[in-house]
This record gives sequence, C-alpha cells and structure tokens, in this order.
Amino acid sequence: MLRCFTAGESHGPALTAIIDGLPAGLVLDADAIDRDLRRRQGGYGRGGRQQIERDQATITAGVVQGMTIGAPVAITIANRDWENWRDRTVTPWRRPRPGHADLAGAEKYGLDDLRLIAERASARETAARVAAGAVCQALLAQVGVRLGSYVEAIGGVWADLQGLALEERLAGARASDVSCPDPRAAEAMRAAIDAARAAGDSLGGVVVAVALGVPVGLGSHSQWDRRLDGRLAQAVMSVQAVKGVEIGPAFANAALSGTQVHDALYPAEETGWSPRQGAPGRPMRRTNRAGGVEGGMSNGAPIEVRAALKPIPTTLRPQPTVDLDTGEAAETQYQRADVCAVPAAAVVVEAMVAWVLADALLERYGGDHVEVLVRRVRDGS
Ligand code: EPS
Repeated sequence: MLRCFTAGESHGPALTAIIDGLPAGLVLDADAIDRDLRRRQGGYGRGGRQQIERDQATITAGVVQGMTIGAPVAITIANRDWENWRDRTVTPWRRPRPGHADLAGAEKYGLDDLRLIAERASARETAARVAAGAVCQALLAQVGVRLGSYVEAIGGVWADLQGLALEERLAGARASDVSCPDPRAAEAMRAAIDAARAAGDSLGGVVVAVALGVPVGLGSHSQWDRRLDGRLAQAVMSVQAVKGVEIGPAFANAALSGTQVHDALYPAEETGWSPRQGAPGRPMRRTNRAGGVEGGMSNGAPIEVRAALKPIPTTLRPQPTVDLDTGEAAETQYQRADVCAVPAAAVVVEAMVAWVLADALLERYGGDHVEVLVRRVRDGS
C-alpha cells in the first residue's frame, strides 16, 4: 500500500526519499521533517561529518500548498560535503574494512574501487529514511498513533529502566544526548564513548522503538509476509549496523515458561490500559511481554521493537585486512568516522517502524483521502 524508497550516495549531491501510496489531504510541513532530521544528526559520539551537514528537507513532489494530493511524495536532502568532494581526485580504496559492505559489494558488482560500494552502503542514507519516516509519522498521528525511541545500551553499559513507564522513557531520551532515559547509565555511556574515541575504536549498542495507540489488527496471521512482526523485523534489520531484532523481551521470554510469559487477559474495567483498548467488556492485558504483537497482528498494546547494533566497522585504529592489489596482509587505512551512532540509530529504527505501521494501517483501513482513513479507524470498519 505504502512504499518508501531512498536514493543517493554519501558524498553525492543529495539524498532522495520517495513515499508512494499516501492518501490525499495529509498536511505536511518540512519543519516537522527537519526536526526528526536534527534528532538523527545529533547524539554524543558522532564524527567530523556532522559538523559539515545541516540536514534539511526540500519537498519536491506530491505536496501542493502544504498538503498531499495522492501523488508520490519526493523529498531531497542536500549533502553539503558534496562540494568538498566533487573536484577531488581520490585514489581507489583497495583495503576492505572487516564488517563493512566493502569487500562483498565490490566482488558482487565487479568494481575495483571499494569506495563505490561504501558510498551507497553508508549510513548517510538513513537521513532519507528518517525524512520518509517523519511523513509516515504525520499520517499515523492522524489516527492517534505516536512513536518514540530510546537507547538501552552502548558498549556494554546498560540502562536501568525498571519501573519507568514508556512515556517517561521517551521523555527521558529526548532530554539526553545519548538518548538514554537513565542519567547514571547515560554518563557511563558517554565515558565509554570517550574511551573508545581515545582508543581509535567504535561502539555498538541496543535501541528500542515504541509505537503507542496502534489500532488492533494491523498485519495478519494468515500468510508469512503479512505478519506484522515479520515486516517490522525485516525493516529494522535493514538499518545499517543492525544485526539483531526483537519484539518485546523475546530473548528473555525464551528462558521462561508459558504461564510466566503470556499476557493474561482480564475484563477491561479491571485494567489500566489506554482508552483505545479499553472498550467496556473487551478483554485486556496488564502486561505487554508480547511487545504489542500476537499472531502477527497488533493487539492494541504498545509495540516495542528492540534492535542490536554492531560497532561501526570503520575504526581509526587499524584492523587486519588484505591489500587487494598485492594479495598481502595489510592494515585498514585511516578514514573519518563516527565513534558511536547508536543514538542516531534509535531515530532511524523509529522511522522504519513508522514505515511499516503506516503501510499496515493503509492496508487495513485504506482510504484515498485522509479523512476517509480517519473515519474508518474511528468506526473500526
Ligand atoms: C558513514 C561514515 C561517516 C558518517 C556517515 C556514515 O561519513 P564520512 O565518511 O563522510 O565521514 O558521518 O554518516 C553520515 C554522514 C550521517 O549523516 O549519518 C558510513 O560509512 O556509514
């Protein structure tokens, strides 16, 4: 129903996002997109490139007088660094970075210069994902769905979030330069990033994206590629550096028994859940160990998607590699890089969750004009 794509290289003139399948009548303003772009650019642990870029969305198609018209929406974001590269002769890269797309990509596409793979594999592309995600979030907001994200771990430092409600986690993350709602852990995360920077190394971590107010029944149990959890996992796994995805506390659940894990049902009147779910007489849950998805469908509880990020493969400290010209042992060459992009990745994962939920929402309720969609969701039809 809704398809999002990106184009653009890290040091090319611009990134482009295309959002196809949006209903007409959605008010879109570039400032709201820019706010998310700024969130993605920030975060402790970024490298020199973010001093250069000032990401800003230019809407170039599909929006007339601030409103969608049922046509594909296109957004471009300029790469300011393009000016620094356009006339520069660069020697081809011939020493692949372990863990990076460099080697497999160059072998697959038959390109000698590894840079030609790195340019598109780069996480610079995630700016376009976030722009498209902001558009999806504008659509979701029309029916009362809100998204947010936070960082749970960086470099082995874990936040203690026990007893902290989701809303508090999201608010705490917004106030933190590592997007971590636990101030003590945030301090230790910054120290870990400083230590990694001093050692010329990089750090990964764990992020969580949350969607609140999701209507019941997005996705379907009926076919593998319609299952909402599978679609979320694919979208989130496609984010650069993500190597693991979990819905709810899935890996912890695996160690427990069925009666410990499954979210028991109670009459709605006895629970404190959100009004959307709490129609009188409707069975409700007091816990959310399913992460908001049961049988491949949203169950009305908050959707919680957790992602594990490997440390960035570009490290200032050299790693063992092979020089492709000589076939001999070598070391990776110096390249500018972020030490840790985990806080930025939280915003990107949130965007990917928005892509999937906006698509599943339109699939479930349809509507060529936003007012039709809103009415159908309200009526539950
Ligand atoms: C990236 C390498 C760095 C990052 C970049 C992602 O860029 P450069 O090679 O120009 O220093 O800063 O991320 C961004 C530019 C961004 O906006 O997120 C990589 O190789 O993935």
